[in-house]
Amino acid sequence: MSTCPIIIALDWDAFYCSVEEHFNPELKKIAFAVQQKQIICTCNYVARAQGVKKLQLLVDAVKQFPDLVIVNGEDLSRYRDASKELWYFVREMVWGGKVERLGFDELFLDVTDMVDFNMTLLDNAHVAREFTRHSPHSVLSFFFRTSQQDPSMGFSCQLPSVAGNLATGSLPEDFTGDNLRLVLGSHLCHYIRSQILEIKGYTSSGGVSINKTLAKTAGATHKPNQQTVLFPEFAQDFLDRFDIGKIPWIGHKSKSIILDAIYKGTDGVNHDSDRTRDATVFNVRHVASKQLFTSSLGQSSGEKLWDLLHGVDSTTVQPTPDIPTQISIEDSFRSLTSIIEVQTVLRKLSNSLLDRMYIDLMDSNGDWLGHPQTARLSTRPRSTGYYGSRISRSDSLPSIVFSSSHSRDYIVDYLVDRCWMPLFSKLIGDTKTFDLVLLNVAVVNIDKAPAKTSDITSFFGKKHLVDNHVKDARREELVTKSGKGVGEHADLEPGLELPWQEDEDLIYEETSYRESCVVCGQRIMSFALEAHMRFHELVD
Ligand code: TTP
Ligand code: MG
Repeated sequence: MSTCPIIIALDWDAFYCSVEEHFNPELKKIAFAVQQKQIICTCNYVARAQGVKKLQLLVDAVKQFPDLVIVNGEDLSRYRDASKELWYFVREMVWGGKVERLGFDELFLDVTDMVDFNMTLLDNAHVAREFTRHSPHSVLSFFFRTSQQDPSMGFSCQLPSVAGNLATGSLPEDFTGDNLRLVLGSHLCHYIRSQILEIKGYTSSGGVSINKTLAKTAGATHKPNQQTVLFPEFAQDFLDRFDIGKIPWIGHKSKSIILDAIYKGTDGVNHDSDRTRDATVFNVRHVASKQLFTSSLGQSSGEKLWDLLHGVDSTTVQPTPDIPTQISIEDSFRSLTSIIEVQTVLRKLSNSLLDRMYIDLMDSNGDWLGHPQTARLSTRPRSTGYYGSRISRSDSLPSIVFSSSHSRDYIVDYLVDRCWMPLFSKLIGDTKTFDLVLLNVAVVNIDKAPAKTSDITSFFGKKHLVDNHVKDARREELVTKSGKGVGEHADLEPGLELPWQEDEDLIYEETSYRESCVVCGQRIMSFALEAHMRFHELVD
């Protein structure tokens, strides 16, 4: 009996552009790009057909494509709202709501139950007799049921034909078992994508396979508005041709550690330039070993990354909760050296943080759905470089942030003066001089609120009095060890556990979430950061 999961990965096409087009359909016909700071963070496919590239410098794009229309995308709220709406919509279609969000524009769907229920409806005798022969006459019209209760809900499809592209261009010989389950998954993926387009007006690219990594990698091969199926027997051939940096969750940092380990000579020196290093999955699998991975990346990350290169990914789809576990906002800089600058940045970040809290944690009646308990401030000293470690300090979040009786300006000033700045002093310690490249403000430890909690003083009466904002609790310093591959560590309330294993899992970039570019502040998918930095190198 087959047991492997059937996973669909969805990625919205030119997402920010699609949202803009949703509000202004005229844009659909013209080449346009969305600008954030000095970068084009995305452009529509009309523009891409003309040669405009994602992450191009604005100045270059405008020079090269004088007719390109530029839309300002600094305000993320519309993108965030659209992302949430699409997520809710998809979640309704997937049994058990097994949908995980990755950033704004990607979803993983675990549709195993739906596929397996439909497998039980198939005439197994027919399948065994006909589909293995893969005869053109063995087509079966099948009604895929999307509801267990209501047999009229679903869609028709032809079996064993596959919906969408084949990742390697080849069809399996055998269309029973897992292969047939994937075929059913491909039809379901097609149906879900069609529903999204028909009802919500958004196109997406989909990948269907037996785990998240394979589904995501496959889905990225045919875009826009297409889907790709990857059968397990072809997975290794498919992965082998990619650069390891293109495999999801293998970030820039992990890639360089791996290549350094491979190409280091016996004298401990790297003799090969970046260009001559063969970074294909095929090569890395053959010249490296699991032992080399674990010794250079740590046991857990090394094993995970080695498995990924072999198409093995045991991480399950974790349905994203309605309420986030933390909200964080950050910005990055070339160099931040004065208190006045820090205060200005913190004011701006506080405003954005409050916006996010209102969107993500408040319902349409203005009631809070979740209450963060802790405020966390993080920074990255310039000395540690673009990919250096962060240091963080945290304390109780002043409950004034939940107040509806104070003005926004008052709340922001309060936060800056009485929460972030005291934390900042703790961060930089006695030193009078500092040079920072990043500031991040976050609210964490978010409690789910009881049904009606607009009376915040009763909810927080004991724990979070307004004036109890900066307890001088002594907290152990968790300054990360630069150079050991450790990323961000937050200092946490005593008694809380670190959510990851020190030394390891930050190399394994669990979510390929955005990093902020240290030069322009643009938020970049970590796998795109390297390409993005090249743009700066061209001009700097
Ligand atoms: P992507 O999925 O990488 O890009 P996209 O959806 O625009 O285009 P595609 O059709 O190739 O999937 O990212 C989703 C959105 O995230 C994108 O619309 C804009 C934003 N984004 C940034 O803000 N900065 C970045 O560096 C990248 C890559 C994306
Ligand atoms: Mg996208």
